[in-house]
Amino acid sequence: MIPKNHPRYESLMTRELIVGGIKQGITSTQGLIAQGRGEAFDYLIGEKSTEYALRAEKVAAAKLLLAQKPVISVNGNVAALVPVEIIRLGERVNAPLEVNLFHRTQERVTKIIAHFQALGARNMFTKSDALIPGLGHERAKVDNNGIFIADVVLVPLEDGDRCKALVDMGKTVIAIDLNPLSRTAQCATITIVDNITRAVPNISKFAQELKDLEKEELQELVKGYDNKQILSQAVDEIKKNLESHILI
Ligand code: PTJ
Repeated sequence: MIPKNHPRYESLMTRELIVGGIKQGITSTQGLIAQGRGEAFDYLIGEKSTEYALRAEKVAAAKLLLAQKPVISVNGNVAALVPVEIIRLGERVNAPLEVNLFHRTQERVTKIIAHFQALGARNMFTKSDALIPGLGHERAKVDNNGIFIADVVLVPLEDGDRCKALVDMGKTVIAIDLNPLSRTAQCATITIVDNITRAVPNISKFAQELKDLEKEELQELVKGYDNKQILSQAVDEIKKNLESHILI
C-alpha cells in the first residue's frame, strides 16, 4: 500500500497501473521497461505539461477535429494507463480506437479489445486484414478500414519504424513520447513530449474548447506549427532543468 503523502505517490501509482495491466494480461512485461524509460524523461522535463507540450496538444486536437478519418492506436501501456480518458478523447474527436501491438499475441489483442469495450468503447476497428508496407514486424498488422486508410493517426508510445512507415504512407502522425530524442519523436508530424497520463486529458480538453470552431479557424491554429522547434524546446527544457540542479 503506497501512502498518499509519499513524495512520489503519483509516479508510484502509475507503476501500479502497469503492474495491474500485466496481471490482467493486457500489458506486456516489456511495458514495464518502457514505463521506466518514460519516467526518467518525465523527471528530466519536470513532471509537468510544459508550454511547448500544451502547444503540441492543442494543435493535435485541432488536427484530429479537422481529420476525415482519424484513428487512435492503442497498445498495452495505453490500455493500462489511460483507458477511460482515451475512450473519451475518441468520442470527442470522432476517432475510433484500434489495438496495435509491438509484442503482439492474439490473446492480448482480444483481451485489450474486451477491456476497452467493458469500459464503454463503442467504436473500435478490430480486424487485422491489411499490412503497413515496409514493416517486418507485428505492428504492420492493421485494419483495412482503420489505420490503413486513416488520414490522421494518434500513436501514443510508438516505435520509430511504424511511425516512419505511417508518415511514408502520407498520414499525419501525432505521437505522444516523453523522449524527445526517440526515432518516433523525431519522425512524427506532431510530437507531444508529455506523459500520456497528462497528454490525453489535455488533448481532450482542447478538443472540447475547439469543437465549435469553423474549419478555417482550426486550419489557422495549425498553420505555422513547427515540430522541430517543439523538439528543440523539449531538449532545452531538459538542459535547463539539469543545469539548475548542478550543485556548486
Ligand atoms: O503493448 P505493446 O506490445 O504494443 O508494447 C508497448 C510498448 C510501449 C512496450 C512498446 O511499444 C515499446 O517497447 O515501446 P518503446 O520502444 O520502449 O518506446 C516507448 C516510448 O514511450 C519511449 O520513448 C518512452 O520514453 C515513452 N514512454 C514510456 N512511458 C511513457 C512514454 N511516453 C509518454 N508517457 C508515458 N507514460
